[in-house]
Amino acid sequence: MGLNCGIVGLPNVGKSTLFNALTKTMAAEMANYPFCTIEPNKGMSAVRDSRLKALASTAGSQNVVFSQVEFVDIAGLVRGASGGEGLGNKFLGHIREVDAIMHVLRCFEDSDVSHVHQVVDPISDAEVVEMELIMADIDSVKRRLPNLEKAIKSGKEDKGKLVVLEEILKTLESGQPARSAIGSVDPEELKQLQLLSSKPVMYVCNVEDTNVVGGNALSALVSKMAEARGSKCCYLSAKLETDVLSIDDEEERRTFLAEIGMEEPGIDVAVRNMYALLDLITFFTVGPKEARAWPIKRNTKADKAAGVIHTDFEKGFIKAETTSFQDYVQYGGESGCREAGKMRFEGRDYVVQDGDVIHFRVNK
Ligand SMILES: Nc1nc2c(ncn2[C@@H]2O[C@H](COP(=O)(O)OP(=O)(O)OP(=O)(O)O)[C@@H](O)[C@H]2O)c(=O)[nH]1
Ligand SMILES: [Mg+2]
Repeated sequence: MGLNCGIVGLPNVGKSTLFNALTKTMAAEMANYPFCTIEPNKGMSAVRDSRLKALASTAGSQNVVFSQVEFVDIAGLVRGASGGEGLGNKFLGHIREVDAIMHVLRCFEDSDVSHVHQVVDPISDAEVVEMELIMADIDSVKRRLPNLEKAIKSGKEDKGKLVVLEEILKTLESGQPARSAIGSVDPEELKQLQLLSSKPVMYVCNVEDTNVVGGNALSALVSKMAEARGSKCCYLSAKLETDVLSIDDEEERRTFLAEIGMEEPGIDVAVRNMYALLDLITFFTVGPKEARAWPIKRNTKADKAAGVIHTDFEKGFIKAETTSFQDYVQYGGESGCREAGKMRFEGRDYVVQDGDVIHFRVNK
């Protein structure tokens, strides 16, 4: 699954720190000055799913393999980026390539870390970044219009396309992101335009390490704003997440988190939220060697899901022996489910559900 998330925000808000925690690499250079990151860094992050452990212990699997999503650490965006300010167009180009946006907002006070606008104000920061995306989109829609009009005149294109583009332009010019035009425009057509402000977004509030339980006043404001815009929001401390990761011993790490009052690292929650934002669901394969989670787009049919494991599996698909996660655990695995009549034999048109445990029968 080539789906990826771009980490976007103003300079110096903690994007690279978060990226490093997410990908557990210290590859991206961190520094307390704006524009430290110029080339985007890419890395994978595990989507931690507690169901996998339960499946592995039911089947006695030796290993667990989580789904992964790719994160791209993009350099800070500044006011005027759409006009080329601060390496603007280059950054916007990187955002164009991602499927969803993780918008990091600084919600921590720290006089040692400079803020490009001198004040910590996540709502206005969010607006600055979003306005740049909207302006870049206005530009790209306007550039398309003359060609489209020509193509319609010569009968090469349908007039409906122009109506869609004009509707989107109206939305953008009123200061709204293209994604808010979804009610009046076909989502597929919108997607094809690859507009920056049409990508799904989740806000991540980077709060003080003392505010990781419950957030703070600033993250509360962001949460309200996100709700009003129909977007998701979560909070964490990028710095604290880095500290958590520096503890190698799993038990020690859990104790550390428990002392703070956290059940799991904030990045694990954030990654799961991004996974859902990408409209991905999970099916499992379970065997003695490994219990594994596989990401698929919602509404994927069984043969295509098999193809995610191996392209030959799609071609040679015979049937999908399917049980639900709950049944698998409750009836003690595959044979238990079979005896209890909890195993279904699904054909290639079956729409795979989140949590399905599947054993594909294929022609090899
Ligand atoms: N106090 C505090 N400082 C943080 C936190 N997260 C990041 N920082 C500091 O903020 C500075 C900038 O962090 P980076 O992760 O490099 O920021 P960035 O958003 O990637 O910046 P650019 O790449 O320049 O756009 C560094 O000095 C970090 O140590 C945090 O949660 N709390
Ligand atoms: Mg950075």
